[in-house]
Amino acid sequence: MERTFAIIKPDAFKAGNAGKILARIYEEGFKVVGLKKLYLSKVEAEGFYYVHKERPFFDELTTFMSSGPCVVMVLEADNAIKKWRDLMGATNPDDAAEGTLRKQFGTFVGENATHGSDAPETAAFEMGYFFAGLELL
Ligand code: ABT
Ligand code: MG
Repeated sequence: MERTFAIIKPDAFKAGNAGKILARIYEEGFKVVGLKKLYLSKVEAEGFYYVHKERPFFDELTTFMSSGPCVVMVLEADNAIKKWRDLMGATNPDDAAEGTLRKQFGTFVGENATHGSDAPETAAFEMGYFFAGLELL
């Protein structure tokens, strides 16, 4: 079993799609190990996306991520990192395949409904950024 870190981003939460996304997560066979609603500050969003701090879209990205509540989760499954990224679909909702979450719920590349860790090292950092060990029992 593997764990990954996921977010229902502010665009999807604001649109009332958190329940539908969570239902899909269960349907696809993930175990929800951790879950909480948060309203990130700009500084907290910047810390989360620090790998992108030199990118031209960093300010826009972190302003969006702190624009409203989101839901942060730890998901467990066989091959969870790839399984969750496959379910989300491509970063740009316009390129995402039919049946993926970003196709269904994403707005545009900068507001794409969900986040998922891209590797074991980033999953470990991201889970630790939002959850203490005793929240993941
Ligand atoms: P995340 O799950 O949010 O990390 O997206 P993903 O890993 O699929 O894509 P990356 B490259 O990590 O994008 C991070 C966020 O930055 C947004 N973005 C990305 C832009 O706004 N413009 C761009 O040109 C690129 C490459 C998309 C991601 N988040 N949102 N929201
Ligand atoms: Mg990413």
